[in-house]
Amino acid sequence: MQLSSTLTWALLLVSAEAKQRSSCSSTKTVWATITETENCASRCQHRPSATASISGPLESAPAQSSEPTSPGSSVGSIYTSEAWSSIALSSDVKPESTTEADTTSSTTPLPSASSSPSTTIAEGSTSSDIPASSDDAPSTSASSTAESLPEPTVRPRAYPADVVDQLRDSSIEKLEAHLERNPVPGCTLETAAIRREWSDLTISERQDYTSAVQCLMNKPAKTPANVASGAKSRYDDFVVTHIQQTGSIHNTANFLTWHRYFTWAYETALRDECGYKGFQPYWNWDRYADDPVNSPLFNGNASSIGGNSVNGDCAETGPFEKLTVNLGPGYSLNYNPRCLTRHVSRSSAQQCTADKTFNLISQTSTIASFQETMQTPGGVHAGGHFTIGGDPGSDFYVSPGDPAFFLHHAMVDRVYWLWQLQDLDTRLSAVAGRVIGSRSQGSLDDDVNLGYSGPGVTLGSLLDTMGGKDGAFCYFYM
Ligand SMILES: *[C@@H]1O[C@H](CO)[C@@H](O)[C@H](O)[C@H]1NC(C)=O
Ligand SMILES: [Cu+2]
Repeated sequence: MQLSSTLTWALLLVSAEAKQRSSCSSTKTVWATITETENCASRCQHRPSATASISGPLESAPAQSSEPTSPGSSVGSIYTSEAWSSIALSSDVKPESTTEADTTSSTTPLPSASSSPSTTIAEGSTSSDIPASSDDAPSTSASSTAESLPEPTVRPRAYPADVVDQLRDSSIEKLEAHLERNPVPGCTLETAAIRREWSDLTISERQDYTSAVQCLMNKPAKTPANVASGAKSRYDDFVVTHIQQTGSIHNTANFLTWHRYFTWAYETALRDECGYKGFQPYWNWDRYADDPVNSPLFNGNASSIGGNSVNGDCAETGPFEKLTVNLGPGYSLNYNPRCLTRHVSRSSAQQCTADKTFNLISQTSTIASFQETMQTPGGVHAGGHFTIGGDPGSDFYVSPGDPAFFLHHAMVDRVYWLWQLQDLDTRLSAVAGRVIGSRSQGSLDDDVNLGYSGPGVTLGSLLDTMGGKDGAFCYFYM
């Protein structure tokens, strides 16, 4: 496994560098090698459920019809979690970067995942209590937020606060205190955008979001056809950007900041080009981990992000029933129209339960260990992607071609933000990891660009959601 992981990643790098030449044979080499790692992927897919899951007894969840089966599973086996996974297993992993302060001496110890969850959750919050009906006026189990925060912040959650939500609520005052000491012109907690969880949006807010995504899919691409003949829409510009840079934005120093910027640029395009008035929603993995296919996210009704494939066929329910995926597979930028498939997986969702996310945040004291743990095989990053599954959802390169990508990556960004929140003084300038195509380690001065999806900026400008990107970032998470 160690060998194949290293080999796969090495080949991915080769492919990234060979990309300009775009040779078909090297594509095949990459995919062939990735396919060889499928044994590990199936192992990861079937790892035992979290015993300490706090979202309710897993045993009580209904059996899934959507688990790896027949035709669809061939897609999953090509795009193994090895391809998504960490360089932690590869031989060239670097020790912690010197640019990062050691933060192990963090002042406030975090509550432990095993001891804290019970308080808010114990009150009979099994999945059957989850308000599937909770439509326009989510009202159950308001979580406590700092009383001094403005009214919109305390809009109640539609689900009981999980242990990560509780950590968020208990750490928001660290952000308040930090902003008091370091005010950001034009960006305060009162003026900042609040990114909310999918189910915490009203039904009409969810539909406003998916309508704006459809709008982006109906606008012309900025990417010239001679750069990517498959770029047929403004939405596709984002897919192209991710495909082009896949080899240099994963398991690298810029992974978290690049995807933060990418998700923000997408949100900005929805707002500026498609009149969307809301902000980027996120997908709290834990909320639906018991039954993702029937969740408000993937149940396929008009207020979902689209439904699951049945027997590996096109995902034909919900707002994206007519969606055509134009790019890929892999790093092909050619026009290759096909329908969206999904392979919504309860077992992959078990990689992303709140206890695991909580442990990720609380048990990694350096940015290097945080980002590596997040991207490790069986980690939350891969877990979310494989919970979506299918084509292009589980394609390492083309995954943004499924609109659920951006809800997943908003959650990745929320977890990064939460991790930063635990020690803002050091973690707003913490960077570690490698840079592709260079022997050096990443630094705050590195360039980050989004091609036709956004201008180049420095990595260091992307660390602070409150005032980063020269003041353009001004958001936090509920
Ligand atoms: C869609 O699903 C959500 C979440 O379960 C539910 O609140 C909503 O009422 C459903 N809408 C329709 C039209 O069925
Ligand atoms: Cu990515």
